[in-house]
Amino acid sequence: MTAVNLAPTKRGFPAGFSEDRLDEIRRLLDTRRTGFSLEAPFYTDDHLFNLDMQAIFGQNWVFACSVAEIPEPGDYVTLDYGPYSLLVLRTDDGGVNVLHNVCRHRGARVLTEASGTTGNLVCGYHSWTYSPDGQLIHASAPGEMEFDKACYSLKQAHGKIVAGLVFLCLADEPPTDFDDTAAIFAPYVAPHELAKTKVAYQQNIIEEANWKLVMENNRECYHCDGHPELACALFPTWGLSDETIPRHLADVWDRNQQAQASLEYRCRRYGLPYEVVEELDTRIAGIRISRESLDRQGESFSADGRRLSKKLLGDLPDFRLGRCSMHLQPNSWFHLLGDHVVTFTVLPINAHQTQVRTTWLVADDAVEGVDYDLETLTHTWKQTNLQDKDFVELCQKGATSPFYEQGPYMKSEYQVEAFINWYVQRMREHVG
Ligand code: 3BY
Ligand code: FES
Repeated sequence: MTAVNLAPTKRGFPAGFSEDRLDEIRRLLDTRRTGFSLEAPFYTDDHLFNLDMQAIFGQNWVFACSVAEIPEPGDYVTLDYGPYSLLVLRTDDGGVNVLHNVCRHRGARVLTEASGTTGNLVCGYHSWTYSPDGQLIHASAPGEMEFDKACYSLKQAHGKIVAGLVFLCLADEPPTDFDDTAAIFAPYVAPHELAKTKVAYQQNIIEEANWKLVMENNRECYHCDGHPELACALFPTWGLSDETIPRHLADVWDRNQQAQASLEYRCRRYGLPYEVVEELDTRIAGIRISRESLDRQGESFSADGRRLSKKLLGDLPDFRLGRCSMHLQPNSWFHLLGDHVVTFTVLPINAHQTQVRTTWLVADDAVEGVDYDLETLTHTWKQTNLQDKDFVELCQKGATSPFYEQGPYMKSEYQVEAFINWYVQRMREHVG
């Protein structure tokens, strides 16, 4: 009996990273102009994209899905971004197991569906079979010698569930301060009881733009005149202050202040946190979270402010809880309301294409057609996503022009700047 054992190969910079190219990237990072958009190669260059995948998506905690997408043991979702393909599986003990979806025989994708339920994982190519925790349990071939199957488990990544949100990290040693960030957001998210929600709808759109342009666009509302449906959420005044509010928004601003005061009063009564916590570039797992009112103390993302699902989430006491909104670096944002939750994940495909996954969650006992109408529930963010897609695609086109030059971020775009600061910092650390 011969045992075959191969030492694991070391992962380094992807092919094409000559010292010269790294020097060029270091120069671009070092000469980054604070307060300005990035130089064009950050949005267009394939090598920089590969480095993004290593330094950002290969090292940091990334939002994968909510437990509503994998409610039962054996449920899984596949997640593809850049060169990676991951399986996120619910385990028997209610935890999560994250495996690289790369067969240890000759590398085929093991599971090819976007989601499903599985027992053992069987590769479709030569039927190598893995247990749900990734152990190779069956790999027979005619006349084959025995080999040490223990050396050929599916590679594992780190997974974590916080208040019903599932995160993964591909690094050997994940950044530890994610736990501190999780401690910040858990009390805001937990009352919405995501374990008692179900997916009402999931939308996947491909935007012809670099993932950073998608993120930058999310981090400001300077462009929100282009989102008429978001007026119900008071986003037109988002990111502004007493000093910067323009005259034509003065009325909305006053209304906003009153609605916010009344929301905060209710939150105090119910014991729900609402304060703004903003540490977008001061910690590795950068975060902004708050609970903010909707226009005229509305209940949901509807034009008239009325609830979009009749069932309250969890044990929430009131529909009028505004929106608990969370932005996490590097690739996600969330809106949690009394009646539903919307999660957003940005999954880079290549330097100029990005998948944006939006998932609407409602109470698990809400019945479509009775408690909510799917078109009405999803209208605001479906429209907003399409409008955003147009905006970021215009920016991508501009970034490919030889006449593109870095432009200044405005005051209300300070969170875009924070995202870029966070990104540049992580990239600098990675290239040394
Ligand atoms: O966080 C968000 O989803 C919003 C939408 C518009 C801009 N951004 C701040
Ligand atoms: Fe998976 Fe051969 S590549 S069994």
